[in-house]
Amino acid sequence: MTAISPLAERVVAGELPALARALTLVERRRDGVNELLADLHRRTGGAQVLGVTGPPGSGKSTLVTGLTAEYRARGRTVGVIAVDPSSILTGGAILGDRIRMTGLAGDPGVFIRSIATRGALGGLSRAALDAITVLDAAGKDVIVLETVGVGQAEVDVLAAAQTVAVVSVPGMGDDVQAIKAGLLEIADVHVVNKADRDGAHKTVAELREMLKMTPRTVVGWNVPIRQTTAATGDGVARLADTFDEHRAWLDTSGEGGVRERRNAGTRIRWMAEEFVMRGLRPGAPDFDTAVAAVVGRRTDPAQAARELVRALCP
Ligand SMILES: Nc1nc2c(ncn2[C@@H]2O[C@H](COP(=O)(O)OP(=O)(O)O)[C@@H](O)[C@H]2O)c(=O)[nH]1
Ligand SMILES: [Mg+2]
Repeated sequence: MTAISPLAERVVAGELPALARALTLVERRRDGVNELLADLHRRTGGAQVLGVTGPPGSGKSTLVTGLTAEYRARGRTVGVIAVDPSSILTGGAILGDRIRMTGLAGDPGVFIRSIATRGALGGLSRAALDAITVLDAAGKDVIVLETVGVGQAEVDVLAAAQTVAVVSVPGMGDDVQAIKAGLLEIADVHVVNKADRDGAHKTVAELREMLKMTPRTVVGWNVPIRQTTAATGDGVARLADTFDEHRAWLDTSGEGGVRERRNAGTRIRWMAEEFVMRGLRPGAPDFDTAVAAVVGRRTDPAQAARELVRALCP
């Protein structure tokens, strides 16, 4: 194997301090992050990546905590990434706090990271994608990504998951319509959480109606609707089974490969955007010269852009 940096080596060996440091590099986009990710990328592909999305308060963090316990009971290691832009604003309970309240605290087979930094250029989403790379290379068997699923960048991140679960709760009314608008197409599994509440069956029926009316882009997988009571753990084991069934289907149908290519495309596009945006701003080498040349009519904007972009990646 090609030589990799000492930090990457320690991440691959699963050393926790190295993992934490790598995730901080990724989150803050510090120097050397692209080299680190290049080293780690070649060691990825082993993890089962799950996306859990849905409105705030629907019980995602509770559910992810329950799933984590379930996977640990099955002898699998788990990495959790919570994309939590709201936690800085509300100071509300975040996933880490929730997990610390359970027996999972101190389990070396569980690694949790909340990402709340709002950098430039879809910073949160970029950091989340890269965090998946880090945890995958570190050998986590299952990686769970919790997001609120708003905005295109977040939906693109969910494309990095092999299985996407969309969480709703009874009595959402208009919110079910919102899910329909944004997230129905990307759901591989629907979860109606808080099934202990009145109206769970009605929500299941509404979702079923919506699914009937939505033309599926993927054939061969009937999107199941599972009920859970994350607060007690009811239905969580069944949900974990469903994720495994979906994973097996991805492998046999070839859809897994389709998704992997889509995810690779997203990653390339985001990197290219980053290179271009960094290189084409005032103060960047040659940019100001090009601006002067366009203003002075010595060249035109298209030609200047062509030359600058060509020079961006030596
Ligand atoms: N009744 C009931 N409450 C739940 C259930 N799951 C989560 N909750 C509660 O719903 C609230 C929001 O949960 P949280 O996991 O933080 O939701 P998130 O914002 O989607 O991550 C908390 O007060 C949870 O205790 C459930 O199955 N039943
Ligand atoms: Mg949460």
